[in-house]
Amino acid sequence: MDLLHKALAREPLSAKELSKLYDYDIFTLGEAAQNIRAQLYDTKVFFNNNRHINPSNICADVCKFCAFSASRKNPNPYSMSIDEILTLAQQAYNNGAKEIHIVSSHNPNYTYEWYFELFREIKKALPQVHLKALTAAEVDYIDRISNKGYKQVLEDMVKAGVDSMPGGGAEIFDEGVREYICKGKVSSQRWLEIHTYWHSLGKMSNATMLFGHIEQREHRIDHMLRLRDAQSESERVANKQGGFNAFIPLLYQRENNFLNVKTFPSGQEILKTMSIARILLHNIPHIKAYWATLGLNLALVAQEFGADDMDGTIQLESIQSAAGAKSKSGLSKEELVSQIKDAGFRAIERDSLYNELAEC
Ligand code: V47
Repeated sequence: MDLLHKALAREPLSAKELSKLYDYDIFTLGEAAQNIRAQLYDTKVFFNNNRHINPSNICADVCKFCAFSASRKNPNPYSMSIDEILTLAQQAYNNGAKEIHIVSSHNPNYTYEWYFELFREIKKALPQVHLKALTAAEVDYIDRISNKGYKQVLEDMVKAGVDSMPGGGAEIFDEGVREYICKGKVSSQRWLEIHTYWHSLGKMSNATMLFGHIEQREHRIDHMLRLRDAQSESERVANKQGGFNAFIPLLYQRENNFLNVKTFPSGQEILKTMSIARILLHNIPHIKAYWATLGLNLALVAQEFGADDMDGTIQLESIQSAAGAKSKSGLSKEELVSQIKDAGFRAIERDSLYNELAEC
């Protein structure tokens, strides 16, 4: 049996062996991924009506890839108050958003209580909105400033009304690359433990992978395999479907940061990464082509290479655009729907847990 068929048959292969999947031509990989995607979702492309809010860019950590954090490269620090965030959330809701996605920096001026008051206030004002908040990196940071332990932080998030967790902070799990690109940030093992514990509380989350910087192909595969194992563990602990809803390969944006990467992955390399993710991550239901980093066109093409989701309307993207992402920072629902349909797909509005709301 050749490598692709072994991978499709879920044979236990190492990251090094599986990295040779990239040697297949893009059409062979794309067809294999598309067969899986078509069986699961036919020609549906999922999106949601959401609003990203990034409360602050003042950060105690110094990730080399980050252009969002206020630093020498981005000398415009800001911190929103709870009232300001509530106003944005309310406006977003009035504009149709069904999900508020909150990802922030590691701001030493925000206290433990601040976060939970924020979540309670959002839920009080907008009980019908899905609150997706705090990456595992933020949970780890809040644990470090409060000494509560990450399990307590997660339990308090549930009590304060957080519905699910975004997938950020995963970056690349390989410890060598991680040490170089984001020394001091949540360890790979802790990132996975945080999500597994969150799943054991009956909650769902996503998982990202930052790629296209200094990592090698083998590191991407290693990242996916660690997530696949964590999802199996989550299935075992929760005794049901695993807690990761979606895998999101985030394409590295290279401006205004300290990584100094000169090369950029080709379109083929990006699409192969999407296809390989669909082939290997049989236990993670959705592969998200995040249009804010890929650009709308490539995100749509990715739907023919294994991805089935585009993310959402976003309304205001700040993290990737700070690093040079050229895509718009938000899209109207009408525009997103018409782009999906023009590309030959069925546009399915979903909620944050991938329940289908309507075909648009
Ligand atoms: O973890 C930072 C990334 C992430 C850059 O769960 C960069 O649905 C590219 O959590 N180039 C945070 N990426 C964003 C995040 C997220 C985004 C979209 C959807 C979801 C979801 C979650 O932003 C960080 C980091 O990997 N990031 N800098 C950059 N230069």
